[in-house]
Amino acid sequence: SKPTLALVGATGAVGTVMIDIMNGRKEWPWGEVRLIASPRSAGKKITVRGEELTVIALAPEVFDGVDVAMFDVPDEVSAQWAPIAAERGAVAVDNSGAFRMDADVPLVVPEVNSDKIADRPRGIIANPNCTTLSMMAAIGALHREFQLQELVVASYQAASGAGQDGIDRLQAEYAAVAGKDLGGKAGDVREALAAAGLSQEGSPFPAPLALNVIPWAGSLKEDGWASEELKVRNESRKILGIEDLKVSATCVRVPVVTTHSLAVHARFAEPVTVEQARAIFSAQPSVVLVDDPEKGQFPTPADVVGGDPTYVGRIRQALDFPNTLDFFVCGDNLRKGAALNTYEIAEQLAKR
Ligand code: 2RA
Repeated sequence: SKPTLALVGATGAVGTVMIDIMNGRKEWPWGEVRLIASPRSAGKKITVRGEELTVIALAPEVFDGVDVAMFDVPDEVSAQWAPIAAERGAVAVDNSGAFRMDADVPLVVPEVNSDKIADRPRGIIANPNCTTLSMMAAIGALHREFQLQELVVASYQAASGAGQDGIDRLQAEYAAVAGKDLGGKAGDVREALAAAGLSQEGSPFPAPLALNVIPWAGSLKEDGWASEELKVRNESRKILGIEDLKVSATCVRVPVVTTHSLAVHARFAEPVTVEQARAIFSAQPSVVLVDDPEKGQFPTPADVVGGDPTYVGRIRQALDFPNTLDFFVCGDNLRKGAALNTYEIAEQLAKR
């Protein structure tokens, strides 16, 4: 019989995108689907592939008979419940940060390291953070040919990386600044937000995001690093299987609703040309090349949001660094950056 699929966190920002992805899939290997959420959302009706399903409340017994359970919930919820799902016989595919660096949990991007899916002693497979994930399909393809040695990235992260709260806040800030002559005097955006009743303390971001960029994403770690920057380093190393990969990241929040972008500076062991990189990206089904600056063509978040692939452009050979490419990547942080990659892992499990 066909395997049973559960989605935990079916009503959240990523869960909602997951339903959309499930509804859009051409192939459907699953039998029963269970939608699971907090008791607050239980009872809600959601249509999956033409069938109206009732969201059920998270409890140990909801995992009985489940083959694959996808988790799109906060770290602490996954930390508690993914092991329970595994105990009850499901493979948990977890999109939180709770297990990513656990040595007994594979961290998987199917087009880069799908071989790791089978190696899951805890019955849990982790999905990378959306910032790392937004560039991994592209980097992994180049690494296979030219051996990556150093990675320097700056991210341009969308508000929805901070969930529905992040989206709501950015939209409220846009409403507060719309039509006003702002951005010419220090502090004028903060004043306009305060005048509209938007306190800084009430924001998921540490500074105004409308008409601004914020050189910060995540929480404070040692020596001034932001958690997002360390995730890019640690997760890139684990996914690519290069323990000592040299990585340095600066993570920046920008006033974009959805789709993370990254400026990537990547040095390889082997010489690599722009033409070779283009050929590799063109051959990778999950990467789309948008790179014709003469015609003003390069990826931008507003043009690629809602899409599944990783979009790559601005590919240049670094002028002063050997074996090094610079390029720009955009990826929908809620799709490939979160829900889609999780679903792709689940789908591979169903195929096995
Ligand atoms: C962010 N990467 O963009 C985080 C979400 N996991 O805030």
